[in-house]
Amino acid sequence: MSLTEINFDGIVGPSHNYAGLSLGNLAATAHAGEASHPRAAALQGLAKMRGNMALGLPQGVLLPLPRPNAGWLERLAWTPEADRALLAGAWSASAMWTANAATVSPAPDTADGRCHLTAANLVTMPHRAQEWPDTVRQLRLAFADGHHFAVHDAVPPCFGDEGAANHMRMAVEHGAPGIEIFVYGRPGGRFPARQHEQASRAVARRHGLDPARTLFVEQAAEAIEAGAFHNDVVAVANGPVLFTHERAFADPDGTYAAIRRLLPGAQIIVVPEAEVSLADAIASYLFNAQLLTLPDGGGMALVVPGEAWTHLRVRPFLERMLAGNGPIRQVLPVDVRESMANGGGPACLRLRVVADPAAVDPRFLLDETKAALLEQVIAAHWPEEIAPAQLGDPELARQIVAARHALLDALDLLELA
Ligand code: SUG
Repeated sequence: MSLTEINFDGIVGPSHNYAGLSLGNLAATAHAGEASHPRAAALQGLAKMRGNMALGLPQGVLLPLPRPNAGWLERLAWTPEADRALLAGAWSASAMWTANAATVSPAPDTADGRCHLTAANLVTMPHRAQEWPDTVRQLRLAFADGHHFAVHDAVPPCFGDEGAANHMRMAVEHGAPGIEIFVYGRPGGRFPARQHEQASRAVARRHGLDPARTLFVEQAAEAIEAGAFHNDVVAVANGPVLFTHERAFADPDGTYAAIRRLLPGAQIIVVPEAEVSLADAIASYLFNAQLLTLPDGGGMALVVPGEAWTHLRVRPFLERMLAGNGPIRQVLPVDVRESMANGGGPACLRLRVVADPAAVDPRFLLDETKAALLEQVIAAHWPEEIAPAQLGDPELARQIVAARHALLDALDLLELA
């Protein structure tokens, strides 16, 4: 069995829209009320996936959830006089940010030697709290092989869990036993702390992680205040490397020391406030990057949003970093502007699973031919534009349902219909 990292990107759903539903997510609230472009959004996502495949990396996909979610509105007894945010919630395509789909602990880290996945309950934001039952159905198909995988329901809704966006794994290499780092927020600030410590601890116990190789780290309250609604907005880890803003964690030195104690070969790249401020990091989404190990000893590449590469102060930092002798050898900008406007950068769009690709249901794995097929389906069926006033429109709802159906049909996944 050969373990490798597979990035499962969420295909942006045909109802992608900007409703400003996530308090504390500055990009999403700043773009509330603008027209969205679902077709362009989904094609941007596929172009990113193609770029990573061209680097020689395996790529997977996760599918949009059924929207609009009529059953949800029905259970809320929604009427047109009721809160419009609920209607927008039923139309949200937020499952496209698959970093929030689940927390994943690869087989080398777990007591039973299987890769464990726990769907995230996402209870802090109402429009996201409806996602997990449909997400878990999909995960149970993709990772159906019980010899290799265990897929768990979400933890009870008493503690908010936002999945891999607040979880980092470090290891000498992907297939080696690693350390797992759960980052939680302390409630009580201006913005909601979306990851609760008790949810993280429950996930770690369920996955059978070794307590001696598991860290629970508090996110800096000032980072949440500044708009880092998930840890993956201020830090990203891959293999032995942690790339982090100096103000990401409540106790940065204690966190780095604990990591070095458990993983002596850890390489920690700390970006100081003096070079890139927390505000610049959050505005540019520098850390919401994919930090990828290139095949054949090619070092690491950082896939950043175009907004980071063109940023007046972030670009010079990246250029200095590349000129140095660090582990990150390439910076690859991508255009995921439609997702960025809702607070979702390259890292939000993917769920990392370290596994043998042969153990995964092949319908969820991408190759060039399938990518071209998906592009055709998206070009033919995804709405070009959605203005906020159109949410609730029955004709548009029909188009969105038909678009998803066409995608499921193309991927031979109609059992998810
Ligand atoms: O949960 N935005 C998402 C963005 C999630 C980004 N994920 C990670 N950082 N991993 C959220 O806040 C906005 C939807 C709207 O406003 O219409 C939204 O849900």
